[in-house]
Amino acid sequence: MNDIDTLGSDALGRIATAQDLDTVESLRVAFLGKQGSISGLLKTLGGMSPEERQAEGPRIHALRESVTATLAERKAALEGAALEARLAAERIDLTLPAPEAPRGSVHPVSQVMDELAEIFADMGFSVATGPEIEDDWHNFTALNMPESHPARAMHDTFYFPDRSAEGREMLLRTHTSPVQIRAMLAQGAPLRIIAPGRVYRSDSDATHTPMFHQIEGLVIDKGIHLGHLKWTLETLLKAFFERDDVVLRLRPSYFPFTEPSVEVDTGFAFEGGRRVVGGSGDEPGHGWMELLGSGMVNRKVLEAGGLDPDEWQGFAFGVGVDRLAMLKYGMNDLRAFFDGDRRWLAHYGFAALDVPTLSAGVGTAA
Ligand code: 2U9
Repeated sequence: MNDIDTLGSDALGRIATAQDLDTVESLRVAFLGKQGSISGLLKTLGGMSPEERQAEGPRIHALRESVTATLAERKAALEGAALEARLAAERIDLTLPAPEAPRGSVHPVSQVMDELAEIFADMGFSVATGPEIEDDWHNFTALNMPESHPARAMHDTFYFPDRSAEGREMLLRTHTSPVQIRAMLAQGAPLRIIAPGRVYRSDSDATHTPMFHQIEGLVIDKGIHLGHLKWTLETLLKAFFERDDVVLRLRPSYFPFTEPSVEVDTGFAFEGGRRVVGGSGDEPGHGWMELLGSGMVNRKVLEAGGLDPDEWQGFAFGVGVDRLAMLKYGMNDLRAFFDGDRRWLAHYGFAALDVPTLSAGVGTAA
């Protein structure tokens, strides 16, 4: 009898002072587990006389119930204390300053590409893209620059060591013109597309980087002439520079892919020490600067694109996007465009949600 009392007071004392949940669990196993001491006491009931069992049974069962209840109480108390400790440790101090806002911005080249796409979409052009790794047929031959043509040397081309399956030399495209060749072959005429993208030339100084961005345009239809070209470029430049006094000057030039070819100058004035597009270059204090190359698509190029030059005519133009960005937003060093310097991007970048639209102004985010 004393055994039960001793076991009971010992068990309840140890449970009440258990300091963690692991100890509570091992005490449960020690008292109530299969090999536990209280389970052992219950087993002795079977070997007792009915009188003994009547006397001992209720005591042993009462002991088991009080140990079970005390274990549950202690477990709940320890779990409650653990939760309190976690809540205290994980508290967030809402009076602290908010985390820093994201610092990314849209690169001026991307911004200008989006502005140009928006302007051209309004004139009915769609955007065409193509591979940056090209073969020499699409990049040169189809554009009236056969092998050994001196114009090929002008392009300082990056060649790959291996040829294509068709035996063509492979290279990094030196202009986006092969995109228009592919579009002519795939879509035929009429056609009204712009081809924006990266181009590569082995050239590097303050005004040239080995990779730069171009946007070229191609319109093919019946009865297309230089007047359409001039109107399109004038409309483009007025929308891009957001002023009506943009004056163009067309000068005769030479490109293998256009005939006749014209170089397009715009009038500019000096404002705040930098060139600002606008007004006639012949006014006092003004000047002309070359901005675009263009011309009527050469008959041989139309033929390479699978079109009959007696039926279809076209005009094409090309312009450097990086230079357009510098002119509009006032940067003076092209190399900084591709340094990835976060201070430069913070200064010249655009907010990610300021998408250029004609109605809101294509460049008001500057
Ligand atoms: C096809 C037919 C004709 C695209 C043209 C230019 C003139 C031109 C330069 C401007 C500055 C390249 O970025 S730059 O260095 N481009 O002068 N590009 S005509 O003529 C084409 C293109 C595709 C099928």
